[in-house]
Formats: sequence, structure tokens, C-alpha cells
Amino acid sequence: MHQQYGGRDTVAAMHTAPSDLLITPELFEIRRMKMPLVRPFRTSFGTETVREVMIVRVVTDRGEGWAECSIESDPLYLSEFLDAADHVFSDHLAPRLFAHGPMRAEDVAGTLEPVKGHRMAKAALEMALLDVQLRAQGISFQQYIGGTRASIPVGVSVGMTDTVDELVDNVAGYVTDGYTRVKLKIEPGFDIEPVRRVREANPDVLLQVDANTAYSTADIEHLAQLDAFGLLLIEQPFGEDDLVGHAELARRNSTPVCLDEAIRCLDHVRSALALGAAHIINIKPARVGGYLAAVAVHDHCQALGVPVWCGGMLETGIGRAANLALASLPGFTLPGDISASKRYWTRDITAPFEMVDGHITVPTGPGFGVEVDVDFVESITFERRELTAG
Ligand code: NPQ
Ligand code: MG
Repeated sequence: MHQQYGGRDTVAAMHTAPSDLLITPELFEIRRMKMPLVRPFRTSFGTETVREVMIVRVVTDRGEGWAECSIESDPLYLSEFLDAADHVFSDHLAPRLFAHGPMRAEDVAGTLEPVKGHRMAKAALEMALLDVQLRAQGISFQQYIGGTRASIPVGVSVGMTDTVDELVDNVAGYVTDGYTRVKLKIEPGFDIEPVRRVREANPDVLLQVDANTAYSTADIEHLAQLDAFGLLLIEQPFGEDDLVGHAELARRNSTPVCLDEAIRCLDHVRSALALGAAHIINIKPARVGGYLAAVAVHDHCQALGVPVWCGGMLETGIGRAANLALASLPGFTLPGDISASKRYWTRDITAPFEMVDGHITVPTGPGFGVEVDVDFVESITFERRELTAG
């Protein structure tokens, strides 16, 4: 069993032959943009009305590739944030890739390994080079990882509201749209009653909750009230490092426990499962260091029969495309937070992803399979930097 999280060995061994195509990155273009959300998104760590988005374009001797840097603007979800990523790209990550010379996308994680942490930033650079590599080989990301489904059922993550009536209305709209699963954001003071009301109005909907670390083990008794609502899972109620606390919750309450923020690499998955701290794992590719590491986490969980689903970070079409392909792997047995583009954006930077009967089609074009609307990107960019060797 491979236990490293870096994509190289694990992914190559289980899915594809290692690429023999070598790529030399010549330039990374980092763009920052502001994209208004169609409605405010309120979680226990704040309310977002405008998503700041960072994307990366890499220019290489084998063509160019695009990536999305799925990080929050402030360090409120995890410690990583966009200004930090900007800095770490230019001072620590890009120089190591330029110094390495010709490489495969599978070499990126190992090359960047001396830099501790910053997995979400690393993920973006690997993603850009993987897009180049797959485009040059004429294969889709789905083919590369061995994704098996042509379209996948998707869920929606619903922000908190001022009143429970408003929440029930918002959920009704999403259920009418056809979402196959609804996730409610909860926090102390906005939990049992909202969930009760949504469940009463939607007796059969697949329902789950996400607390983004807003509780502590002192709340286990309180959270036991959620056991009455037939939830699929409760996601990350306690702190990102509190595996033992989550294990206690899993023992005492009947709602299955899912970890999000706690899972930043495969080692965290191994520890969480060994402790009984999780029944289910939310895989966010950026959080675990990239799409190759995400595949490795999937493989590990699949081998153990642990269900996984694909989380969301309010992605543009670039990240959404990649998440769809990832979630087409057979171990993604629960619908993910991969909504239609219009759940978040009035206008996306790629062609929008549309949902039909609760499903979205997985892209099949080379690389991540989307074309970036460069004119639109240019019009909403407020900062653009080029990183080059030397
Ligand atoms: C989660 N996502 O599962 C995250 C958290 C989250 C879809 O619920 C800007 C950028 C705002 C990233 C809000 C969903 C965000 C964000 C919430 C991530 O915990
Ligand atoms: Mg979450």
C-alpha cells in the first residue's frame, strides 16, 4: 500500500502509466479577480457576497494550461489565504519548479515537498501543469484517472439565513431545481430548529449538515438532537485538529461523522480512520494538495470501503470541471458540493455547467476540458503578475 500523498507513485501505480512527456514551465501568470455571488453565502466563519478568485495560467514548451487556486480570501476556513498563496507562489513554489527543469505533472508534489504546508497553493501549480500535460497527450482528466461515470448526481450547499422561513424557501428552490442532496450550514443558535423545519418540508430529501468547526465536544449532547432527522452525515463540527473529539461524537451519536477541515493529507485520513473519527470523508482537492493527492485519498478510502464525496470551494468553471471528473471515480458514492454554475455565478469564466435531472455531465475534452473566456477574465482582473525563471 502506498502511503504518501504526493500523486506520483500512487496515481501512476493505480490508474495510469507515468507520463513520458516532459514539460518545462516558462511562465506562471497569476490573476486575481472579483466575482459577485448570486446570493450571499453565510457560513459559521462569515458571509461572502463577492468571491475573490485567483487563477493560474502556465506557459510551457508544450503549450499552456489553466488552473484555479481554490483558496478563501481570508484565513477563516483554513490557515491558507489568497495573499499568502500569492507570496508563496513567487518566493517559494515557482522558483523550485523553474529550477527543476523538464518535469511531469506527477513530479510537482515531490519537487515542492520541502516547502511545508501551503497545499492549496501547491495544488494550483500542479493543476496547471497537469492541464498542459493532458492537453499535449490529447486525453481528458477523467480518462487519466479512470473516472467511470459520464454524468454525476450533484448536491447543493445552502448558507445560513436571518430567518428559518427564508432557509426553508431557499431549500425549496434548490429542491425544485432538482438537486439530489441538500447540505445546510449550521452553527450554535442556528441548528436544531432550522434542520427540523427543512426536514418537515422535505421528508425524503437527502439531507446533511456542515458546522465548519463551530462546536466543541461540550456540545455532543446538544448535537444528539440532530439524530432524529435522518441526516446523511454531520460535517466537521469540531476543530480541525480534534480527531479524538470527533471519535467521541461518532461513538455517542448516531448521525455519521464526516471530516472536511481535518483532512489535509492522506496521513490525516489514516489517523482519522484509525481513531474512529470519521465514517465518511469530504475530499477537496486543493485542501489535500491537488488532484493527484485527491485521487490517492479516494483510492485509500475505496480500498477500505469508506464513502467519499467531493467538496466545493465556490469554484469557477475551471475547478468545477476538474471536480466533476474527480467525482466520476467509483468511490465517490455520495453527491458532492458540485452545483450548477448558476447556483453561484450570473456569469462564469468558462461555459456554464448546467444541471439536468440533478446531474451534471463530466467534461471529456483534453486536459480539464474547459476553455477560459479570456476577454471576460481580463475585464474582471484587478491584479495580474507574471512569474518567470531568474
Ligand atoms: C465547506 N464549502 O464545505 C465549504 C466552505 C466554504 C460549498 O460549503 C469562499 C471560498 C467562501 C471558499 C465558503 C461549501 C467559502 C469557501 C465556504 C468555502 O466547508
Ligand atoms: Mg465543509
